[in-house]
Amino acid sequence: MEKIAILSDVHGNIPALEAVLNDIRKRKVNRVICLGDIVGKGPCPDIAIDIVIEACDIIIRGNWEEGIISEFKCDNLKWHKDKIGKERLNYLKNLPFSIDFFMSGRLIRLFHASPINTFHRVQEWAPFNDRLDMFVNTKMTKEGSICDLKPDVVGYGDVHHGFVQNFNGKTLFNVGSVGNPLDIPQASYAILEGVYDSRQLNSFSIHLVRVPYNIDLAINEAKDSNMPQLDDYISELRTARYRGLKK
Ligand SMILES: [Mn+2]
Repeated sequence: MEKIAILSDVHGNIPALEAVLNDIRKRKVNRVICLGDIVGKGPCPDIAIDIVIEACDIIIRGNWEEGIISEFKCDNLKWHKDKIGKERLNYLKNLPFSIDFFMSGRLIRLFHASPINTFHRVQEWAPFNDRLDMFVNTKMTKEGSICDLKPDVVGYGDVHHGFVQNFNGKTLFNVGSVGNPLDIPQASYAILEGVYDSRQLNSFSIHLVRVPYNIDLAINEAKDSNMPQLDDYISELRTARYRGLKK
């Protein structure tokens, strides 16, 4: 059996990222995959990129990576873009959209938000057909595909809310967010355990792991950074309540 750790939505929060990577090290994981949104929202996108490149075997792009390499201009995006710098921005341009692999006889697919694009958000409580559409093959998932089958298991990030659902013979899971969780205020990631690269049906598990981290330190780093939207960020780290719901 092999273990694959999957993390997502670091959002420039280094104390949370370090806590998760420490936890992963203790669990003797065989590979680590990141599902994007390394940058954005939090104060240290540059350091987050460097650490994630070092720690992860595969990195998928998120909506923040797409936003930051686009021509779209606003003050918020500019602050993060300047902090990241040209060399790292170039690196972000080449990140893949999705990845497929077999584990214990199941076709597993991982992407940031949905098979349509990195900005298309699907919540745990979305209508049944919207959740079923997470398993379709699209133009976007073609690049990472290894066969013509539809996935049996789909894992993603984006909503900052960890969960596992079994329905319609399929499994949908969300790894939650490392640096900006919006369910409980602890860093989140997932571990898949099974026989990697095997089409033979065998036992398979998905663990959701929650890791406490030093939130005060993360907030102090944010305060020192002169970052935009500081108050919303602090409130989200402390309460795990989305800023959009506050107003
Ligand atoms: Mn995100």
